[in-house]
Amino acid sequence: MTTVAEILRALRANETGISGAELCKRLGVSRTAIWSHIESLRNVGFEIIASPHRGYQLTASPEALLADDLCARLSSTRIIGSQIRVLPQTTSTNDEATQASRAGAEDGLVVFAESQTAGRGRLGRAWHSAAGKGLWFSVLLRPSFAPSDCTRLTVTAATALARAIRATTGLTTQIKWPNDLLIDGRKIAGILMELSAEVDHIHHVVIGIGMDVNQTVSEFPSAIKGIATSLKIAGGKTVNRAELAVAVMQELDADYHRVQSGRFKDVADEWAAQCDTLGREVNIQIGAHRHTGRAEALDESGALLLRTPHGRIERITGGDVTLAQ
Ligand code: BT5
Repeated sequence: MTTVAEILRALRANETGISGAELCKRLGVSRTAIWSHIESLRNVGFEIIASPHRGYQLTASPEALLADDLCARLSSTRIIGSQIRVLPQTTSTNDEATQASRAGAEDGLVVFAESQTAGRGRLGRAWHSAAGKGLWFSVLLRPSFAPSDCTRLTVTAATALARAIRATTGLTTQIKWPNDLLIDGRKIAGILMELSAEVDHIHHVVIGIGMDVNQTVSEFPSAIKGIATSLKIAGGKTVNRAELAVAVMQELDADYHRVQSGRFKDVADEWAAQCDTLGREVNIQIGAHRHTGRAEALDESGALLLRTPHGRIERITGGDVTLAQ
C-alpha cells in the first residue's frame, strides 16, 4: 500500500482526528512528508481539516474513484484487488487487463476506468459507459480449473455483485442467466468474461463488469433507456461508488475463494435462489440457433441445463435468453 493510502486508512479509522505526530510514527515518515501528502489529497478533492487539538480529520471524499482510496478502503482480501488501477479513460478495461496480463500483472489486478470509449458486451455489442456515473472495471484471474469450467466465474461474479449491491444500497437484484443483473426487469449490470486458454489450461481470465450506478433516466442514451436502470433510479439516492466498488471486490474475493477451494456448489445454490431464469420456459438464441425448453438448473461447471420439449437435457454455456410465450 502507498503512504497516501495508509494515511487515508488511518484518517478513516480515526474519525475524530489523528495527530501529525501519530501519523509520522505509524508510517515512519517525516512531518513534512505527511503534510505534503495531505496537500496532495486536498488537491484531488479530499476535505481534511487540520487543527492543533484534533490533528488531521477527514470530513469529505471526492466523487471520483482513486486507486489509493480504494486500496485504503479495502480490508484484507486474498486475491482480488492485489493491485488496483484507476484510469480516467480507456477504450475498454478488458483490453487494459489483458495487456496487463501479458506484461506479467499479478492475479487479482482490478482496472477501473471513469469512462470507456469502446466498452463492449458479448458478441461485440456496445456497452455504454457514461463518465463518472457507473463502475466500469475488469478483474484479472488465473484460476486453477479447466477452461470448460470457466462459466463458473460468470455465476460467481453475479452472486458477488448481487450481495455487494444489497449490502451497499439495500436493493434486491434478480439474476438473468448468463450474465445480467436486473432490477424491476431492467438491466443494472452486465458481465463479460474473456478467456485466454489452451485446450486444458487457462492462461488468464478477464472478468469485465459494468454497473449502472448514478445515472438519471435522461442520462441513458435512447437505445437503452427502455431496458436499463441505475442504482440511483431504483433506490432514489446517489450511491457512493468507491464504497460500492470495495464491497464488490470484497464479495468477489470471498466467492472466488469458494470456487477455487471446491465449493462452487454453494455459490451455484445462492445464484439459483436469485435467478429469474430457472424453472421457466425459455428461448435461448445462440448465433443462428434457437434452443427452446425449460431452464432446469446449473451444472457443476456453471452451464445451464435446458430440458427440451422432447425431454432431453441440453447443456448451454452462452446465448441470449428470452422467456417463451
Ligand atoms: C454485457 O453484454 O452485458 C456485458 C457488459 C460488460 C461491460 C463491462 S464494462 C467493463 C468491461 N469493459 C468492457 O469493455 N466491457 C466490460 P451483453 O449481454 O452482450 O449486453 C449488451 C447489451 O446491453 C447491449 O446490446 C445493450 O442492449 C445493453 N447495454 C449497453 N450498455 C448498457 C448499460 N450501460 N446498462 C444497461 N444495459 C446496457
